[in-house]
Amino acid sequence: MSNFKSGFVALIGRPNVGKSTLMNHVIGQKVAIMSDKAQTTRNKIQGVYTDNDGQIVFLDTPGIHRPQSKLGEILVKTATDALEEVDMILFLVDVEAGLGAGDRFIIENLKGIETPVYLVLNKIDRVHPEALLPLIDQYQKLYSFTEIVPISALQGNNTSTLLELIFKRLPEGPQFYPSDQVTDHPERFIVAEFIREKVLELTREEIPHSVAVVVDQMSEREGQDIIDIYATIFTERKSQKGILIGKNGVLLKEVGKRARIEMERLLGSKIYLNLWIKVKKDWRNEEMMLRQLGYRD
Ligand code: GDP
Ligand code: K
Ligand code: MG
Repeated sequence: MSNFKSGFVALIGRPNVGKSTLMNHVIGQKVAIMSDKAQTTRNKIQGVYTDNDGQIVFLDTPGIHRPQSKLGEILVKTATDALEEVDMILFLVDVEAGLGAGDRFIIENLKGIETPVYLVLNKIDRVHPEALLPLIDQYQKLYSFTEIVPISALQGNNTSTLLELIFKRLPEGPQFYPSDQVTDHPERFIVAEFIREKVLELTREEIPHSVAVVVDQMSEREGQDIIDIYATIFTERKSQKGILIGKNGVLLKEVGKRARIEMERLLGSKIYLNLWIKVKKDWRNEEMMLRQLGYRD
């Protein structure tokens, strides 16, 4: 057997390019929350891939965008800091959307960083193969990428090649996590993310990203295979609270039901989920809230 390799790989890219999809495909378990809306992944989530060749610890970064609020600034800082410490950066782009201002902003942020950057052209299932070369050309003019890898994260096309190329440049190293561990995130966080995902799924455009979820309590019942979870959904406006509750509470019930199913799958036990909604105006800019939500320590 060859020597074991290991390292940390950051996934970066504009919202919706497929970072979570790629990680979930590689890890084979739903650890990052996917959505067809931008900016679902707010916190850094680690996914761990282990095989006989080595171990890759993925950091699903929240992404680098032009900051528009304090939360936005923190996100950019978190993402950029993470890039200095990793062994490799996977810069995901959406070949269907093409090279946009968001990509240019990220490339600008990459310029001071020494870490090798792989350009990963995702969603190749959405374009004609002939469209790829001119697009690669456009990106190469802006940055000298260490590798260029076209994939479809959704269909799994070429993802094994991507893994090989990652291992090619990872240093020899120890196994950081047991091979059956796919994430080091506290379950509370994942549980909160499940709830937030269902809110976004069921409310579409009415509830923008001004929703946050805090798990207030999570405990196993004595002698029973039941976990009690108490969580609060924060919205910015009263009207949003109304929408979220829905007529006769139908919408909130559905959020709870769908989230519970995911949680039971993740935690392997019965869940009793208790959801509250609170209005907290302008939470995005409130330091205290940010701290409580884990964006600050
Ligand atoms: P993220 O914001 O970068 O984490 O993006 P997501 O992983 O949440 O993906 C955003 C959307 O793009 C979802 O609807 C995915 O199903 C879709 N998507 C991701 N990868 C692919 C792909 O390779 N092909 C296609 N057609 N859709 C994809
Ligand atoms: K997303
Ligand atoms: Mg994501």
